[in-house]
Amino acid sequence: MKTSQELLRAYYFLQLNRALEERLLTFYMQNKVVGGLYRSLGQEAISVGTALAMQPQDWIAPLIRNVGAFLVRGYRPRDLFTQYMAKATSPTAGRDCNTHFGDCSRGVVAPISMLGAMIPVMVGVGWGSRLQGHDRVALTYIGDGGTSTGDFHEGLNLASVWKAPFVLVAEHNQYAYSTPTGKQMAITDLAERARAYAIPAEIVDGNDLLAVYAATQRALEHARSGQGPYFLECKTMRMRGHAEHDDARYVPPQLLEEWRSRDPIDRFRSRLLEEFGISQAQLDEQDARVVTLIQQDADFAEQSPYPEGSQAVGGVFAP
Ligand SMILES: Cc1ncc(C[n+]2csc(CCOP(=O)(O)OP(=O)(O)O)c2C)c(N)n1
Repeated sequence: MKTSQELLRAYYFLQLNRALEERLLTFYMQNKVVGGLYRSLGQEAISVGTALAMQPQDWIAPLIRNVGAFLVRGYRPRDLFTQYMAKATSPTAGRDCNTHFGDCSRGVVAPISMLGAMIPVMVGVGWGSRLQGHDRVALTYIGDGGTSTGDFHEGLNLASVWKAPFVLVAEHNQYAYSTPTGKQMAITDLAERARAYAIPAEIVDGNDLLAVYAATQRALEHARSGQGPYFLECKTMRMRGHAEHDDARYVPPQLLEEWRSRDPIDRFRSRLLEEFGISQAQLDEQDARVVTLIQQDADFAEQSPYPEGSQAVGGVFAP
């Protein structure tokens, strides 16, 4: 990521990710969201940085906190709004909610809710692509809590033994629901878990978009060249509750305060202005694009109908 155009594109997606979730919060408070609202506040650089580093042919499986990855892969805010509102115009036509959608023709694999379950799936997707002679890497995400599941360990072991073209991005955001990392594992770095399976593992500042982007490029290069899987641990902080129904009163306020000063968007903005010669006017232009698109797509979602009951099982059972 070197040109002004690339840097501004990354800034645009960070802002779009955040603005989309802020608009969703308003919908949630208006009781227009069906189910919970899961935010990625403070973690946007991970979704955006990793997805931007990927090639269009690569497979990606974004999870609930990876709205930014969906956006980079070409989904519009309206797709997320309508999903969260269970509207007929959503990617699942109102049959499923939030980020439970995907499209194999775009290389996006829909998530499974069971923590860790996407790891063996994506190891298989990557391995299958290799068997078919394709040059595609499969990437998915996991939370710190998710690294304690059996699927995580079985999946990583398999990936390592098979040398599957697979990248796992672990978002170490300090809490799994109300459990701090220190209360569910006796190690400090998730990277150690990958190293136990002989998988190269890097620890990255997850709130630094350029660091995440560069590390993902290294990871993809390694996996693409046939050397096997790669693990990235992105240190970050979950700045909201598990979902919006959770006020996260178990998180010490000073911890949030500390991480607020490391906000990934504020930091990227400062670097663009101070190190990369981007002007305030150029940033304002991107911000204005974000505001316009969010407004347009929020209107679209609000005006969209709910699905007809008769459509409920379409696409669910084989005809
Ligand atoms: C196997 C399994 N156990 C429990 C749950 C319920 N659950 C959903 S998210 C979550 C916490 C996840 O924490 P973490 O993996 O750290 O991700 P984060 O929410 O911090 O992004 C739990 C316990 C689940 N979805 N799957």
